[in-house]
Amino acid sequence: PVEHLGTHAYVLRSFAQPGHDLLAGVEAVVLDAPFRHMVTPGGYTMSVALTNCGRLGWTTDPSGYRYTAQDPLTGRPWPAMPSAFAQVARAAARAAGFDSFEPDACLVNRYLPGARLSLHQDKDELDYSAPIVSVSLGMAATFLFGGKTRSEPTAKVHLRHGDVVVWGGEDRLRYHGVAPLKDVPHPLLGAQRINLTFRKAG
Ligand code: MD3
Ligand code: FE
Repeated sequence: PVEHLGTHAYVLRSFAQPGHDLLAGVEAVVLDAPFRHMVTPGGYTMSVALTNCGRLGWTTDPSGYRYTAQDPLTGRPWPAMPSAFAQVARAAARAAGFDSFEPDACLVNRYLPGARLSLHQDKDELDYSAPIVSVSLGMAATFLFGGKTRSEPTAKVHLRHGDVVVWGGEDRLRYHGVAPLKDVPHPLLGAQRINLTFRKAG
């Protein structure tokens, strides 16, 4: 069942079967590159904790947002992207009509109750023609999907464990965010939401 959020934005309900490989992949990534709270250029510490895997990882610090090949916390390359991650990202992109998506970056966001992501655009990637694929794990979240300017109204979409969203084309630069997470623990993951965001960054 595919829902449309926009002309090139698709919700694939329960597309990921996250019982096994995906959760093991998150555990492996976090052992090498732990979750941490980064500081934005505006001086705010993000309520969302993050880490990355793949060749490039998204980071922020007081001097700006960027993709790096090394984890600034350890100086080591980001952990490799687990094969189960790349497989679900490619399959979801294909199901939404993007045939040869090869992500080089996977941002792993962790939301505890109350964590939120304010409205923003994803503009740090070199190539806006590739789609972005997002996999939701654990607690449900209300995703906010806006327009091409910050002031346009937002639509709300409830994203649950296993839901995958694919964004591309003219929807790639829409404003989006996540409302403060409600504390409704998930049977497998407990009181957290983990979101995998796959991108072609470099
Ligand atoms: C809509 N993360 O890390 S991913 C982010 O649930 C981010 O953690 C959210 O936004 C999360 O930047 C949502 C989904 C997403 C990614 C890119 C988009 C939605 C998008 C680009 C355009 C429109
Ligand atoms: Fe984003």
